Amino acid sequence: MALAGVVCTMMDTTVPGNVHKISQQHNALTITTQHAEARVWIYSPTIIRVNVSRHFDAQDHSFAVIQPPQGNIRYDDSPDELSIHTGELELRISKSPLRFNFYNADGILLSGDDERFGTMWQGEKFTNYRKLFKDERFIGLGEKTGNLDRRGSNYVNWNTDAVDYTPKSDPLYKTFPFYIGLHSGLTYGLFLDNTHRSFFDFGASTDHSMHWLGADGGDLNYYFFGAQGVANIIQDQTWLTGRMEMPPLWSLGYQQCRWSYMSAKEVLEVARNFRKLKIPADAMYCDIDYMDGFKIFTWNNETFPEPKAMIDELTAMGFKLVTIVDPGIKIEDGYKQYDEGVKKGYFATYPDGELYIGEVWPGRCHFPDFYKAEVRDWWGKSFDALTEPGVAGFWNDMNEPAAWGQNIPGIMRFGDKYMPEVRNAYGNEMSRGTYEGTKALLKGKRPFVLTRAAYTGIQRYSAVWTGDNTATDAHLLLGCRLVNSLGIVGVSYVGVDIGGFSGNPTPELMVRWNSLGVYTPMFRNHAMAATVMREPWAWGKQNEKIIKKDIEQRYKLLPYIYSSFYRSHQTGLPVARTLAIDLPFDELVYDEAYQNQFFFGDNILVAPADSHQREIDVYLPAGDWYRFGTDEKITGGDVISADAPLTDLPVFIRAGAIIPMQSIVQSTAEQGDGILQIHVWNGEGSTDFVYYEDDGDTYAYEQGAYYKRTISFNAETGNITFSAVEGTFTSRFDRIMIVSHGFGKTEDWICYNEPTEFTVR
Ligand code: MIG
Repeated sequence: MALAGVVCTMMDTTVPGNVHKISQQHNALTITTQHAEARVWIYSPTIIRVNVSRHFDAQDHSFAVIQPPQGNIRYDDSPDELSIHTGELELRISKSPLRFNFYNADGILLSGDDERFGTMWQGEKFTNYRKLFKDERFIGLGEKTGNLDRRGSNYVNWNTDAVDYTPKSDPLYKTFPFYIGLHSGLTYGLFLDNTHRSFFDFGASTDHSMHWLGADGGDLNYYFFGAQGVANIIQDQTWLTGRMEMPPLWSLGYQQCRWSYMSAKEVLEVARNFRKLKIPADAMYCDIDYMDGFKIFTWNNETFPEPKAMIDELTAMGFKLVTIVDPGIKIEDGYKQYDEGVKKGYFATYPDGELYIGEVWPGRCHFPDFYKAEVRDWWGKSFDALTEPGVAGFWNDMNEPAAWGQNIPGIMRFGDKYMPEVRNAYGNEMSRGTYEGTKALLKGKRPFVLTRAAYTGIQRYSAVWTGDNTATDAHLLLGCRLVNSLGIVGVSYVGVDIGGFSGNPTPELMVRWNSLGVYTPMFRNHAMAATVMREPWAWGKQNEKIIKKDIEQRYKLLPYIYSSFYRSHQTGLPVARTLAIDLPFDELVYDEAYQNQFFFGDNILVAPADSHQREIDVYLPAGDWYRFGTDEKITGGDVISADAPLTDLPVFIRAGAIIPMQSIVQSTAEQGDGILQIHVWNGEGSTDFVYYEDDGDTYAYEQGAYYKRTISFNAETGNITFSAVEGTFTSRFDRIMIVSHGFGKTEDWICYNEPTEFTVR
């Protein structure tokens, strides 16, 4: 019965409707429906892209994807259904109504549209409703709070200066619209490549039959990954969106930061103290106060009168300097970047062309339009003010972008795009300008770039850190999950503020967090203005000793860590990896009691204890393990209770592990004793490790100047074999020492020549 007289005020809802026409052009299959157009491309046998749009943009730009689609798509057409086979993956598209379902080669459903709703628009906002399997878990989305298993949670992506964020806050600083679904022993991945505000619901509603994703605008534009195994999906996703370069070796050492060391004198004093106390360190930082009135690319000539002299002195002590930059350019006549930017039209505007003004540290500012190549180029060249005196690392902050009050008007415009369409990529485009510019200025040396805001693909330009955390145990544990989750989305070079940015840690928390820093890809101590000093010597002699020992451990492990970064550079697999990568269907991995555990490289399992625990339950996966600190052998496959004194974080080594280490050095600039220690823990079967080394500083490795060999251990024979050296680089080690663990023998072996074989039994 019609309801006469009732006015319908519902928001306009649109569905694609039924398929009318199918055509093929430019590697894409185009499917025209009543109200939309869908396109399908094949990127590889395990990667299919789908775009469902009401007004497809022919430019088809992506900030993330760097691979092209493959040629001709072959498909089968029947009255009800289109089907596309890649050999490993099958996409079946039903025609009325339009629905997409992905199957593996055996015809088993991996993931697909919710039969009832599929994709819908409400205004410009679209949502793709997808099937939810009973046993389905979700991992991914990068820097997101909550549990490792995202089932039952929902999230928004809108890069935000998340001051004082809590273990429940959302959104934070970064956007990685990529997740992996796990069900029925199967894996798949989905990357929604869309920089508008986007949202994900992993079964957080009361409708237990669907999960959904969508965005406020743009297209439903996603890449579906059908590889089996989480590691294979990560490899595919980083093939598509890029992998990190080799980082400068110095940046993997200990980094000391603070908001702010207020003068060159203070920076040098802190650096000298590291050397005096023989606590290894590689990097000092200058936060915003090194500048003249917070003007980017300037120095305060009272407090930092001779930057070059300061940096020369740091260099002589084996330190590198990292300085901060923000995007906001102060409005001030006579300030170079302001004058140039205005003259050339490099800043964001309002719709009428007037320059947008936002207030940040320097006061009223304009914001560079980093989306334009010429603006990135100009920005990049401006770094000469920093590289000339010798700055080696470039810290990109406030690039969500942030302005006081946070609420940047939606009519802020970058060229022909409004801020809401591209906001989530601003951090990437700024980092890209910084990376490309400093790489050119450093003439063949690797720049270290660090950024707070990011979007998928950031690993091509920059390391990231997780912003303004707090000095609490909950944040220490959350930090592990954030780092591990960033690893799932292809970002290996990650750090958290060790000690917690806001608030003051107790000495116990500082010590514990520092121990975890050893096993964090980037190891940086940082603190907010007006908090107590955080340097290793600020916690009493006893604690200083523990902190020093842990930092020394980091330096001993650098050959292993550098080799792990090489693996990441090659494969995209993270350095700090959640156990879900290797054991995706192991329930204990997701248990809240163990979800913070992670592998650091292939062979080290870290069980984070908080600052109060002196004993913790640890889930050790099947196999044998050794406690790193004691060499005690423990059988895995179960939850064990582990001692957790402040002097010995529960860290375990996989039986059979080969871990290259070195003697303590005070910085990576130090020559060291020339002995590469190959530590081997007794095990079963055979294991190997790819050892990698290069100059740690230039791009010569891209021309083959590296030293790479596979070290193998056969537990039956006790043989350790070294493959022939690949590459033209001469190792900085001239001797190799074998250190055995769990063999009942105590002496170690040193070989002065290139070894090929040892026996440890
Ligand atoms: O408004 O540069 O997250 O690491 O010390 C705060 C000062 C701006 C925020 C960064 C923090 C940095 C601080 N910055």
